[in-house]
Amino acid sequence: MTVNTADLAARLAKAVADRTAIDQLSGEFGELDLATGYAVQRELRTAAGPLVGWKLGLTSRAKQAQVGVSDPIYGFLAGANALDLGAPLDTGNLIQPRCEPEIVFMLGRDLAGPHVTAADVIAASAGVAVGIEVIDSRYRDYRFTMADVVADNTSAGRFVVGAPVPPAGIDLRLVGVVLERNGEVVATASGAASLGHPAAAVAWLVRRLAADGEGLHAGEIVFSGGLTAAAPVTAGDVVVASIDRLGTVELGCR
Ligand code: OOG
Ligand code: MG
Repeated sequence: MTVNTADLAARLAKAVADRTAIDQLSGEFGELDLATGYAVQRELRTAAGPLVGWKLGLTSRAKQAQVGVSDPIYGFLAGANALDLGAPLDTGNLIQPRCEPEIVFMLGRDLAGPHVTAADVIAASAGVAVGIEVIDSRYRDYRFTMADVVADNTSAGRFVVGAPVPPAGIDLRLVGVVLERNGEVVATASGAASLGHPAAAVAWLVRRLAADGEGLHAGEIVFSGGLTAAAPVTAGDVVVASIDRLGTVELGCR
């Protein structure tokens, strides 16, 4: 059977619009492979409007264990999905939102190429910040294969970014991470949870993009991957992500 990537993208877009989960694509399309997953994601990217950057996914053991996929993936960030600091998250617009703490890189200059390393990423970054990513799988109960979740733009939902600080002098492997929901600590980590170093995760992204002749541009942001398992949220919850040296971001859900 030939897979029509536009058709699969339309199904995922409809799930977003209907706020209704769908079955994973792989059951029906046994042959859905990673390249097809990225081709579907590219269809969604073309339709997404202005983009503000990229996101890594499944870079930490905690995240990989939560969804049963053990390789890193990437997706795009649409400007329309950015939440402002202090703005509430409308859970009614989402299907099954979960929140995860991430270290966000803000590019001060373009960065591209097949040999980019973590050091290059840090040198090219104007700032690093605390981020909360709100993921929202379009697949029922977050049941998916690696190709499925790539097609679904790595479950991207909403995101909020704190005030950036210069990366100089901060060992991003060692910064402590605390995720709280309603005043209770639900998970902890350190920066090293994301592929050994959050900047190494971004470097992996840059090398992957280079294969498609793409790269990062000055002004773009990159979510470098959830550092803890993601915490489900519902209306009334308040989530706080704190990262040593970088600060704290709070997100209220209604
Ligand atoms: C995949 C989303 C992955 C991350 O930071 O690991 C991701 C999922 O858990 O549904 O955004
Ligand atoms: Mg994430």
